[in-house]
Amino acid sequence: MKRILVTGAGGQIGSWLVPRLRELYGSSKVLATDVRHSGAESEGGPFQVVDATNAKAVGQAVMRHRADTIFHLAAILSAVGERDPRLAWHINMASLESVLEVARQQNCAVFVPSSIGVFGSSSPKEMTPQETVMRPETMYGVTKLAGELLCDYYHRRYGVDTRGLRFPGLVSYGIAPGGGTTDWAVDIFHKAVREGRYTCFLGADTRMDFMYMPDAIRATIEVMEADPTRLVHRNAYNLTAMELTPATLAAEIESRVPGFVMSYEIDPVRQAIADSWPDHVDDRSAREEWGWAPSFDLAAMTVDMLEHLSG
Ligand code: AKB
Repeated sequence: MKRILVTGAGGQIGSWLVPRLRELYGSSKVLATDVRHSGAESEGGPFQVVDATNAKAVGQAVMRHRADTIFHLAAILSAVGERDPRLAWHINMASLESVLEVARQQNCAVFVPSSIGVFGSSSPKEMTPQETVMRPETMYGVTKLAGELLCDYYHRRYGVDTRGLRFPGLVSYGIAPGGGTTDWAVDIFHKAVREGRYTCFLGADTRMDFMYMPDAIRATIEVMEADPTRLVHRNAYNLTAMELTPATLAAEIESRVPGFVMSYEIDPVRQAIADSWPDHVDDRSAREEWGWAPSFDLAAMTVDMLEHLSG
């Protein structure tokens, strides 16, 4: 049975992953950690304040909990990263380096979320291959790509069992994402339910991959449970569930929230980031190497989101 430590447990992914891990592996086996205590992450199991950039603190927490697996979620996202690139580099790289070092010393497996942000405008936009030109144009993308390479290095050089997924935009209710380019696809649901209207910061036809959070959580657990001998592209797999534009999601919501009105006020910084990312990635490696298959399409996700937010 695994003993798990999660960094960034209070964030958008952590707030879903921690309860699911506790269901699967036992509440006391999953130590949630974050740089501050926001409350929710300590429900139903142990919690500790840990700054993931501090290798000593991570090492002590791993040792005391006798963890054998680390889900390293703490990170600065793309839009915030463009506002403060040095902070994004520091948080994303220092925390990953400390987690990998602790994993090497204490023999832990490590999951690290990567992102479609590892690609840039010179990557193919349509069916972006698993392996292709990768010249990210945001500091977030630079740290995520460097992170993938560092995870590969620790695996090859030290045998650390590192695994990762290149998440698309993630849609969820509960804890909101903190400063990404894909946040509009979460905000739109909240505003649709509360105000019947939403002003989007990206243009109507900006295409990108998305996934509903329950699928992202299942993918995270499945890749960590997968047979290691089959994982050729372990750091990290392209992954998608649906391709969306603001216009297609607005139309889907409008069909279920009569009178919903979408308008657009483009933010040039986030539009440039979105334009540099793929329209649609090819996730065949994930499907072939560990059996990835999404359960939620646009309609199923929209119904579920509206149901939870309206309730
Ligand atoms: C962001 O928008 O920065 C993230 C991502 C796609 O990695 N949601």
